[in-house]
Amino acid sequence: MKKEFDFIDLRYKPKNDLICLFKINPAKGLSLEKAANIVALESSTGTWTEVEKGELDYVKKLRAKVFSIKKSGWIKVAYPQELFEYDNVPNILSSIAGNIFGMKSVRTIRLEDVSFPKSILESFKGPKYGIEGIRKIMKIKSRPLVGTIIKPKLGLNTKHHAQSAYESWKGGCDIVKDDENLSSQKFNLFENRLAKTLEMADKAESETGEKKSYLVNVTAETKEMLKRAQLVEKMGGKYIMIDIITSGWAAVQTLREANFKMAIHAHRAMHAAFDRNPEHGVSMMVLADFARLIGVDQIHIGTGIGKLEGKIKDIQEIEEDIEKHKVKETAKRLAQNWGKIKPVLAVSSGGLHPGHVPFLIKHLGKDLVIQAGGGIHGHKFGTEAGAIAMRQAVDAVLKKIPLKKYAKNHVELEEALEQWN
Ligand code: RUB
Ligand code: CA
Repeated sequence: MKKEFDFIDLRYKPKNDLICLFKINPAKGLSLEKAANIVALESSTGTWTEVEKGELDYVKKLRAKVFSIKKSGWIKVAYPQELFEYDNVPNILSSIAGNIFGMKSVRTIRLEDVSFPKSILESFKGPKYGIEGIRKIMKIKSRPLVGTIIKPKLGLNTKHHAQSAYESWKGGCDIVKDDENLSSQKFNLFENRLAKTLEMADKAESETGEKKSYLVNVTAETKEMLKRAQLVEKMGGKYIMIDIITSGWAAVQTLREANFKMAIHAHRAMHAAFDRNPEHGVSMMVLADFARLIGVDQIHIGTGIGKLEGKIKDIQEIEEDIEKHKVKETAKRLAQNWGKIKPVLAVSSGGLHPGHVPFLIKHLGKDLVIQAGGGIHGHKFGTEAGAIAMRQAVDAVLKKIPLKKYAKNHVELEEALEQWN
């Protein structure tokens, strides 16, 4: 093999390697093999030109190897595990998802999938609670959890925020989360909001006899984030929420390493900067894998329907879509067998209302948080009725009764279907 293909070995059988599946679109006039070779060298030990010390035997051992190349542009690259600092997500991503996205030799490149060697898997804690642990905290044996996001997403003062949370819990929401862009703005400061809203959670718990959780958003500079999380724990909170992409992977590791006795809810705002273009960026599955490795307990994975997947289509069309949208893969994948690393609970949200519940449970199963913001607070009879309608929709599916039939004697659901279906 000529020097220019030093990072290709199509006979190589990976053993303890980290493996990446990339889709590459070579620059004009560059062969697929050449582009693949450059991806592998730039994401491991090489650079654009020969460097004498790059030929040292012990350095060559750390080279990535392209071991599969398909004409369609799908390539598989094996990275020796010793190339990485095992339990350091920013470090791993700086190799496999770093400079290569900006290289001239590829017009587009997409990191679609990743698999980790045991050594790396074992160096991470993974979720403290995971699906089972959350079901224990919430005392919810098998049904999907129903959640909401306080809407309007920003602007409410603390009193109205807490009131809206109370109505959501009263109507049947198990969890109420802050919106991703709420932290501690002047109109709704963190400490006051936390105190008032936890008070409402306690009130709703005693009135309904159900466990109620507030997912307060601690996203902030890391020292401040830890301070806020400590306050939540001190005040008896069961959860904290963090925007994992805008906070950054090191921040998520910092939050997990603090080992709070609270479940971590991972919001993924900004993920679409990476995962929306199927030809370029990083897939949601890969982002979700790293979040699970670090140890979030639940994470947004999309819906295949609703506002964030483009326009609402009829259910038939969406059935095909859900495959393409990989939501299904991401949900299943959060539970792939990683030894002692617990499975993560999938969260589906974005433009959802009670009419979507049968579809979501059919495609994503019951280990799921179904979260609706507008689909609860926008209900004609108000927030509490919106939450009641969501729970009625879940009950109907679990009883295998079509929603329309169940709605005949469940007025809140009937109204929701009227309004949105
Ligand atoms: C949904 C909402 C969530 C988005 C995030 O509000 O606020 O933050 O769903 O998207 P609504 P994703 O129910 O009113 O649309 O869950 O895809 O990350
Ligand atoms: Ca939101």
